[in-house]
Amino acid sequence: MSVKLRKQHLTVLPQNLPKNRTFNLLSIGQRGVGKTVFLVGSYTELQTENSKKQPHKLWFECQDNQVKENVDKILKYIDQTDQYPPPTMKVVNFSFNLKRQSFWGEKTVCHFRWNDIPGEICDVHNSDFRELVFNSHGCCVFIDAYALRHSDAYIQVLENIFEQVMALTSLVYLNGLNYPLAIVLTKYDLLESNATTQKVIKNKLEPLIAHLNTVKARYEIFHSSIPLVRENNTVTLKPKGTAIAFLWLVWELNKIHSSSAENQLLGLIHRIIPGDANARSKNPNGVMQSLFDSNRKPSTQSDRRSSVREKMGSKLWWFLGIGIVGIALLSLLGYQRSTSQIRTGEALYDVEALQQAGKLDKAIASLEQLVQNNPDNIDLRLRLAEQYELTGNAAGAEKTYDQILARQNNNLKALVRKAVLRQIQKDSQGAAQLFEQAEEAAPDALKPQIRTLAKKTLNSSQENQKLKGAKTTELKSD
Ligand SMILES: Nc1nc2c(ncn2[C@@H]2O[C@H](COP(=O)(O)OP(=O)(O)OP(=O)(O)O)[C@@H](O)[C@H]2O)c(=O)[nH]1
Ligand SMILES: [Mg+2]
Repeated sequence: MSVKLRKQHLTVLPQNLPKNRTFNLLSIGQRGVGKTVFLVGSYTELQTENSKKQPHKLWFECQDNQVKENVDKILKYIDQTDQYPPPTMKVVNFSFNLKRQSFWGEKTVCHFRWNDIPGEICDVHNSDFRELVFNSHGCCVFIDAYALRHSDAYIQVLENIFEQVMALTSLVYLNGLNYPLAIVLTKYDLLESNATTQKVIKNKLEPLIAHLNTVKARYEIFHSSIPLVRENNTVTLKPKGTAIAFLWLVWELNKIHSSSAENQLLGLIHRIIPGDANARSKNPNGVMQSLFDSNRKPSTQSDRRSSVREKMGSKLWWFLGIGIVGIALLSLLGYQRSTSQIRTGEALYDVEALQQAGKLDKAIASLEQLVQNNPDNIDLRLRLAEQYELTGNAAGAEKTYDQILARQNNNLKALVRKAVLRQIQKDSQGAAQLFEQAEEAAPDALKPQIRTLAKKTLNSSQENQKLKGAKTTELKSD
């Protein structure tokens, strides 16, 4: 959808959100990607738009004095130093109300809770970050467009972000949740606008997009340009089309959480965890968190918080497991891969260059050739399978894992990855068998992780089955 079209859509929106709805939005992005600039830029942009005489105006209002101080502090810093804000040192709360001016007066569309976080917190191993993930309703994934275009080293950073997004969206997919993701390409004003730029960026994002499409993620890609501009002797942020990403998230959350959709979602949750669905609809925790709410109706705010925390000890970790254990495991196995990559030397170096240039088809073709020339090189095959997965070719990946297992029937990575692929194909029995084999093959230190991963993956599949069964029965009885 073009920016213009999106804007048209978004200005007639959103008005039918349940009263006092609070959305927790999550940021994923490394240090210096532009999270703070984006946040303050979006705020500034809507304030500026609001000052123009427009129908259907939308703007952010700080929820309390502390938030206002946080925003003002950044704007003042820019004003006084003529520079972008400094790096974020601790989590800063930006809780906004999204306001709307209509013919009938001023209305609050919804409340946002947005934490501006220092880049290094964005790590699945960080417990604060995990908590933010599980309290969130939607997410902005920040990618540095300038680095993406010009820096080969950025591919490493990107891999890290891809892993996080993949874990998150796989969880969303496996559990049938609605969770919008705005992919924000920052620093777009620094790029030359030409076909080569578009092509390089498109190619480098291809693995991520292929994955998002495979797991049917609800996402949109946005370009964010927030240059610092000097006008009349003052320097200010001049955002162009930046707030659209925010507004799109609201639009999507509105669709998901507007009364009919919300009832549908709560109905599903109700069947998973029987309890007081009304109490859930009022609480401000995220889609994922709502799955773990207490059955007991909370009486006070602190009571409610502690009951959620109690549950986090059990059900949240039950759910969390697939992503975290999966990532921990894959990074562990990934480490094994990278040491052997060094051994495979020159040839792989070329493949990596192709990958970095975003020429994924060529990278795959080279890997296929390498595999053909070195049929017993397991690492090459693993790498090929991984590339197939990244580009959404599940059949190719499975076939390659089969070839690996034919040569090395206890290859842990092939067993685990194939098990997950089987489960995604709804073959729980096949997945269970492979997990069993993986557990047997794993060194002692890894066995518990494999067991947990297997349990989470297979359980989540059973829950989805139950859910579908319940839905079919309900439709029949209707
Ligand atoms: N030209 C331009 N530069 C940008 C833009 N956004 C961010 N930058 C540059 O990127 C730097 C880092 O931006 P921040 O918003 O502070 O990055 P962050 O993600 O909040 O980083 P941490 O707080 O360290 O995690 C800024 O100081 C700017 O130099 C943009 O839209 N255009
Ligand atoms: Mg910051």
